[in-house]
Amino acid sequence: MRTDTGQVFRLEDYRPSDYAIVETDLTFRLDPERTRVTATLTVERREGAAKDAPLVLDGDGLALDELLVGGKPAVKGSHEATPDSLTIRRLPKADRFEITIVTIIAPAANKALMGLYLSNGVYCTQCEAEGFRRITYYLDRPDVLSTYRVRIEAKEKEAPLLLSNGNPVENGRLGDGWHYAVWHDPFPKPSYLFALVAGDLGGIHDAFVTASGRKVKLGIYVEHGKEPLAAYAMDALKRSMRWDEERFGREYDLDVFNIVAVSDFNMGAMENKGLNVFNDKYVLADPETATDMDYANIEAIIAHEYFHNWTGNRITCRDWFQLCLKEGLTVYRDHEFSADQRSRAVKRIAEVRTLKAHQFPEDQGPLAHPVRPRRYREINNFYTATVYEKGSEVVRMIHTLLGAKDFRAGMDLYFERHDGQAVTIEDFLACFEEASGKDLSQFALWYHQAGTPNVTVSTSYDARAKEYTLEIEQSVPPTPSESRKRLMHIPLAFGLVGPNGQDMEYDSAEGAAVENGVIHLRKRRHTVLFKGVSARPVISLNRGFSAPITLALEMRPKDRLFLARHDSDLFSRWQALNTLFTEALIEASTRIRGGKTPNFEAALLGYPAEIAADENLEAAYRALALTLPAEADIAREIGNNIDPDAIGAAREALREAIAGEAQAVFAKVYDALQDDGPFSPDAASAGRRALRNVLLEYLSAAAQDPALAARQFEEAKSMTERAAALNVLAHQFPGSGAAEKALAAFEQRYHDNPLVLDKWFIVQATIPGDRTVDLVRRLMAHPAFSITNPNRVRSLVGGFASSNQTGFHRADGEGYRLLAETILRVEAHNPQVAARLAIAFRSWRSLEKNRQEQARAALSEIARQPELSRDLRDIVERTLA
Ligand code: B3K
Ligand code: ZN
Repeated sequence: MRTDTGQVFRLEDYRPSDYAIVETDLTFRLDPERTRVTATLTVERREGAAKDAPLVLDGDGLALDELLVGGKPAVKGSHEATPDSLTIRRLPKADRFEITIVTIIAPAANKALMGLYLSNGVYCTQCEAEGFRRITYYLDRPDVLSTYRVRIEAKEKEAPLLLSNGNPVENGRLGDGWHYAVWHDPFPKPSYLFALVAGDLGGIHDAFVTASGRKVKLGIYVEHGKEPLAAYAMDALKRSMRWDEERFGREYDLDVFNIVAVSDFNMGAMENKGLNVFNDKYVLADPETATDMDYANIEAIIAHEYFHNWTGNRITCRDWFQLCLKEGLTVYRDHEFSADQRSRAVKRIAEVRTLKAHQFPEDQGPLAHPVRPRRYREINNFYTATVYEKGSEVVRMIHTLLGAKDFRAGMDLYFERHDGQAVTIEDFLACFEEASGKDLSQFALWYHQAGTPNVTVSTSYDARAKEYTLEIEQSVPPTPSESRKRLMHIPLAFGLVGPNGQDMEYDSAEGAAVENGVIHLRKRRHTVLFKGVSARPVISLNRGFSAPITLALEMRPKDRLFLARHDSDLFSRWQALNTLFTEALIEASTRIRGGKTPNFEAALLGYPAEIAADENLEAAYRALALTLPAEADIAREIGNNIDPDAIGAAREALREAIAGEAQAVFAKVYDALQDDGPFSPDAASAGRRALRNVLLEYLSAAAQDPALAARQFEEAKSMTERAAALNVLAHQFPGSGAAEKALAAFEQRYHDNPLVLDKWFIVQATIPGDRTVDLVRRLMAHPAFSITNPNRVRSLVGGFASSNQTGFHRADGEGYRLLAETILRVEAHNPQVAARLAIAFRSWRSLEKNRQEQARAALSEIARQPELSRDLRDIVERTLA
């Protein structure tokens, strides 16, 4: 394990390396305990580098076995090798020379899942961000681009399949049961995109003909017997390839594109050139084992990794500070893909819910950082919601600012100008400035400044003058190490909704640039005056969530309900209703804390039945509209002195109140949604199942009876129906015979399918209330649980900490202690996953006092450990600071 040295990396310290590695030739002789890696690097001294500059290569836990410099064995004193670096001082005079490095590594012992490791007997690699240096000494940084030739040797029986990046060149037998394959990747790439897979896997094969007529062989490799479960992923891949051609003019560039699914993986997937490696959770699907959400995730992640081929691989990052250059942009691209494949409005609502659930708390807590950070201690801790999700929102805003045509021109310019390079956010923005002639200098603050801007708005209407006025003020709250903030350029899409529900015309607008339905805020305060407004409008602001801000807009509940019914922007309809629910829930939780019973407005309670039955709305939209804000959403809106128990009680009370009011209508719609046809994962069918499942929650709450959920569980024809029913049984009727029976049946049915058992773990981990912490402890001893498998840990313990507000925040601190203990257990072999789990503590200061103390104690216990990885130390110290 790399222990923390306290070193901080800074953006301003960037300088190019003295040497380039133009060609990389690797030979792997695979063995679980002793894999021999021979790396022959063609090195070039860069222009301007001193003749006597040493070559300093990165390593991580390596031991040097052999070294040749310029073809000759290196002599003593000419170099120095430590586990984390190889420094060669005596180098050939020529500007171009070869060095050969031999290292011996042990994939079977690698439980950190970075570098070369074994997952279920399959050799695989994960190199981003800095895993390549666990394989061989190298200039392991994204601005060193090299072509790779890779030879893999293995025992044919153990590893009949040998894959690496690029195109296959050659393969054959070696004798003694060994065989080999050679791969060549002609596209220069940084080491983080290197990949190797070797093992005994099954595969499905297909082909794709690109727009210009090139034929590409496609392969997806999975455990034997699971081949049929990869069909949906293959379909998603082909749709992604076509979409990128049509929407962005981007074609695929190699002869083959392979995907491998493995069961031990630190994240979702990895975009290695021509050889994507996936967490099997995001490849395998059939109706029996995958929910509609799983299908949607597979589609999105297959697309995301594929889209990286241009945004990330062909054009990569100069340094890791520029991570959003590839991640934010690629998330934007996968969001657009899913919007085109499914329903744009529904997709947008889902995106905003995710952004608010994950990025807003990050931006508002101790781990806040700009989309492009300026410093880090451990880069793996910066694969965050801010870099990914807010990074995507920033690209979306560029699209809003420029319009579709200029946005595309800017992207085209970026691809043309920077293909084959490692670049920066400045390079990216310059392309849009040039293509559009617009000045993006103030806008660029979205990349540089952390924190969610607050926008406060008040409105007035003068009926005699027919004038409507908006008083708008922006502020950006201070965040760690950034106390003073500059004013942002915030694009607010809007509409003035008239009494008939349609957008109203107006003669003119003054006080801010107002163009194409967007108000551009650039100053602290704007008074925007609309003239010629014939009746008092209701303002619909930040339509489509055009800017990732928090909006404080005083509005009568009646007007909000009007927007929820009539706004022409579906996202804003959802937002209006969601705000009404949130306000009602905050008030209810305050009353509960004060010992009073909550009461809710009749108008609000009446509306859900109307939506449920509104056939003009897509079922998926209705499902989202009827979903109450999660407990964590309510807590985030309250902001401080949080009592999770009161919030949980408030949410339950509102659900019951709505259910009581709408029971008859909900029951009718629920019955009508019963699907008797064959299963299809398409968006419309998934939407109907989603609506039916939301209604099941309400109906079960109204009846106070598990019978309906038990019936759905019994009769379910897909995992979507079965898992939702199980959830209602376990969460609304914990400990009941019906719940116990369903949990046992589920376990029995899927006992040999770990991915499905993850659903069983998470359902139990998220049972509200005090007792769940003990249940989680018991489940950690279940034979299917494994502390070294990230999916198991994330489902059971991660699910508990991040999605069980009343369980995790148990008042006596037991939930915090369980998390801290687990983090330390995981830390011993996998620092990256441990650090990720620790993020669940990030909002501890917003809790009420007693819980704050308990959380602080648990965090301090971790911090007190003498030896911590820099991954975990970094998160814990920033969280406590
Ligand atoms: N680029 C990878 C993430 C790597 C994470 C390293 N800690 C997957 C993705 O975003 O597509
Ligand atoms: Zn990505």
